[in-house]
Amino acid sequence: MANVEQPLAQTPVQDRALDRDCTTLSRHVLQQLQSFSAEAQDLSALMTRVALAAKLIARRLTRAGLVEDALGFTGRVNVQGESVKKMDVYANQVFISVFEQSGLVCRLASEEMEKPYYIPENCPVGRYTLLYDPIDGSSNVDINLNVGAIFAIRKQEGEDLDGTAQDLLQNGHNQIAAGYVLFGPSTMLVYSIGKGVHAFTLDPSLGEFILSSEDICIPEHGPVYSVNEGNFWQWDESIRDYIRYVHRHEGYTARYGGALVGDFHRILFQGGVFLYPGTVKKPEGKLRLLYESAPLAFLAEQAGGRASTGTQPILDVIPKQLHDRTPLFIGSKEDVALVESFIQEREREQQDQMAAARA
Ligand code: AHM
Ligand code: MG
Repeated sequence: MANVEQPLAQTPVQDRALDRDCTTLSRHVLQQLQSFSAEAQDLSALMTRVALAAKLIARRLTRAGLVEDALGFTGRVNVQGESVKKMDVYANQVFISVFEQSGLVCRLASEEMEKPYYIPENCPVGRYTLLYDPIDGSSNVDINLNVGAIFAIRKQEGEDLDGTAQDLLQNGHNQIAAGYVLFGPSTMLVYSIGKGVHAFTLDPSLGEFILSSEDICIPEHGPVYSVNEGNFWQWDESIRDYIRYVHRHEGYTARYGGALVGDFHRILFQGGVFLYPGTVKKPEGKLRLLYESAPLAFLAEQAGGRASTGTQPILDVIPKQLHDRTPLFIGSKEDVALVESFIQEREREQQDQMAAARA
């Protein structure tokens, strides 16, 4: 029988699967930029390296209960004053090893290191800086729950002659790429280079991240509020008012996993709001601007959502120091605006009280 060409609609299922399996991360970056320029090639190579780091960390996490030095603490305390876990150290080193010889970055700045790691003289030096949180939510490691890694890429601008990285103290609009890896039942990599937000799922049989969701949009409103309510006693009254509001209205549901990446991932796909306000013990909150809040804010805004300190867009915040923290309210537009409205209302009340006291 003659071999008749089939119309597209009748493309066999296995061919469609093959087409899908060919949309790898590096190909996707180049497709998005519609260019083979040096910058496009750099971005594609940078993302490929991030993916390699993600695969190495995922491999260790999936066998964490079986291998030496994966679970538990090192006994050290990091620059943030937090106890360092063995996986924090491993994952931090993975990013360094993956990028050291790449010729793509000039330094790596991580939540786990007091100062940036500068590429040694005997290695090729690139034009970009990688900022990252190697294991986000690391308290989840020992109980086999989801954790993440967060990253942002910035172009080297200005001089960093004294090794203090003052030139990195810029707002979040200067990120040229950002994203996270979610180590859950499957490993996912979600990223943006300023052209929408896209999710890739690691296919272990291929060892490749394959496109699984393109142009993700955060719903304008969602039912989830995600916050550590154990801190209620430590919050400003405005945040308590917001929480009282959701407790008293139908349509809200609480979800909190103790790992920002997982909690944000749920909201990215299903809507709602994640909150980490300032507390009595940590007036600026817990989350770090350059390694956590700004990269996720970049994604939120690219997906049509919002990220706020309560009084200012996260992407507008200029840090004073590398490890600065910031309150974070992130997710659906309407839900972030609702939290902000409680903060603004309380501010107005305080101003009125002060004016009355002066009168
Ligand atoms: P880490 O990066 O040191 O793990 O800290 C960040 C994590 C976030 O993933 C999570 O949202 C938050 O800390 C949980 O903090 P808490 O235990 O105070 O609720
Ligand atoms: Mg962390």
